[in-house]
Amino acid sequence: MKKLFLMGRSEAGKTSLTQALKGEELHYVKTQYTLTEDNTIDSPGEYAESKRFSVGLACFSFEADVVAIVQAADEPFNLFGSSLHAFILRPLIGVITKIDSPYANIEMVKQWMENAGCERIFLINNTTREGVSELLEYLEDDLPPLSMKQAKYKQDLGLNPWDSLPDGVEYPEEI
Ligand SMILES: Nc1nc2c(ncn2[C@@H]2O[C@H](COP(=O)(O)OP(=O)(O)OP(=O)(O)O)[C@@H](O)[C@H]2O)c(=O)[nH]1
Ligand SMILES: [Mg+2]
Repeated sequence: MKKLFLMGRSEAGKTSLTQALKGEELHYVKTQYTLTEDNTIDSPGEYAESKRFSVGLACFSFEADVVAIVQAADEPFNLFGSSLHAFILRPLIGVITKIDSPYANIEMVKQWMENAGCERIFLINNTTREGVSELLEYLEDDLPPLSMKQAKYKQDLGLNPWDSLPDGVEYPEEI
């Protein structure tokens, strides 16, 4: 199972998502500090909302296999800049929560996430668990182990460490 790091504004639904992923009934708990438990790292929304703390999010990302921007479908404005993926050395995905909201504007939030560089976008209702199985399926497999030399080899090919080698390309025998 891939370890998932969740970042997004307060009330976006990050903690609820951790509960939905575990199959628990939703129960409100304000996140006061970053929690590393099970297969998720849940951060307080205030980290994403403050310039000073947001740097910490990049550090937490190193503990994870995948980084998720969590944004509710009814959020009125976007906290994340374009090409955010460029400084996060992990695959970046988007999770749109509260797709059941009467004020949902899914297309707009999708656009924000595409601009940020999310490679996959999941639509989720934490209260009914709609869409949760697709995310679980994505998280199911561990990332294949990678040595430093293999990572450097991929970098030389212009690939991210988590990208597959192109067809017909193999690691040299010595690495
Ligand atoms: N309708 C609806 N409500 C949701 C959904 N996800 C979360 N909520 C509600 O939104 C509120 C905030 O959810 P949290 O999961 O605590 O938000 P958070 O992102 O962890 O917030 P912080 O801990 O402050 O960063 C709670 O009252 C949840 O019940 C959803 O998919 N649909
Ligand atoms: Mg929380």
